[in-house]
Amino acid sequence: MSILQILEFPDPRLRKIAEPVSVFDATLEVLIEDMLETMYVAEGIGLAATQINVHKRLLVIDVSENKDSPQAFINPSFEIIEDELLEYDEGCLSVPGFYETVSRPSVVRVTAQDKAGENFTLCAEGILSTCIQHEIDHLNGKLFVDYLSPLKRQRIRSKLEKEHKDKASA
Ligand code: QAP
Ligand code: CO
Repeated sequence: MSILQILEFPDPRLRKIAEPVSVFDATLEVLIEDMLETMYVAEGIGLAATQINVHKRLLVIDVSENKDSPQAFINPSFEIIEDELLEYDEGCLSVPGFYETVSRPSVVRVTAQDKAGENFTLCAEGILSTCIQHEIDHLNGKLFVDYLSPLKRQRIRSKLEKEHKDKASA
C-alpha cells in the first residue's frame, strides 16, 4: 500500500471535474486501499480521488469512532430527502488547519457502486450526510471554502499560499 500526496487549495487541479469509473478491476481496488490508508494516516474522515490528483468519480469515507468502518463510493450521486439544513464545522484534508461552518441538506439518499461494480443505496444523516456531500463536491471541482464569504476564502488562500511558499524554500 502507498500513501498518496494530497493536493492543497488553491491548487487548480482541485477544480477538475472527475470522469465516471467504468473499469472495476484490481487497479481500482489498489487505488481504494491506497486512498483509505492515505486518509487514515492524515487523520481524515473522507477523501475524494480528486484530492490525490486522480480525476475519477470515487471517494472513501470512515466516520466511525474506532476507524474500523471504511466505505468506498464509486460513481456516487445523491438526492435530498430532507431539505432542512444541518450546520457542521467542516474541514478538508486539502485545506489543512481551517474549519468553518457550512450548512447542507440534513438527509440524503446516496446511490453508488461498490468496488465490484454492484449498485447500492443508503440513506445518510448527520456527519455521514455532510461528509458524502462534501466529498461529492470534490468530484465536481468544488470545495467547502466556496460556501464561505469571498473575504474568508481569500484569507484562507493567502495563508495557505504563504505556507506553501515557506515550505518550498525551507
Ligand atoms: C470532510 O474532512 C468533512 O484541517 C472530510 O489539519 C469534515 O477529513 C466532512 C483534516 C468535517 C464533515 C465534517 C483537516 C485533518 C481532515 C485538517 C476531513 C487537518 C487534519 C478533514
Ligand atoms: Co475535502
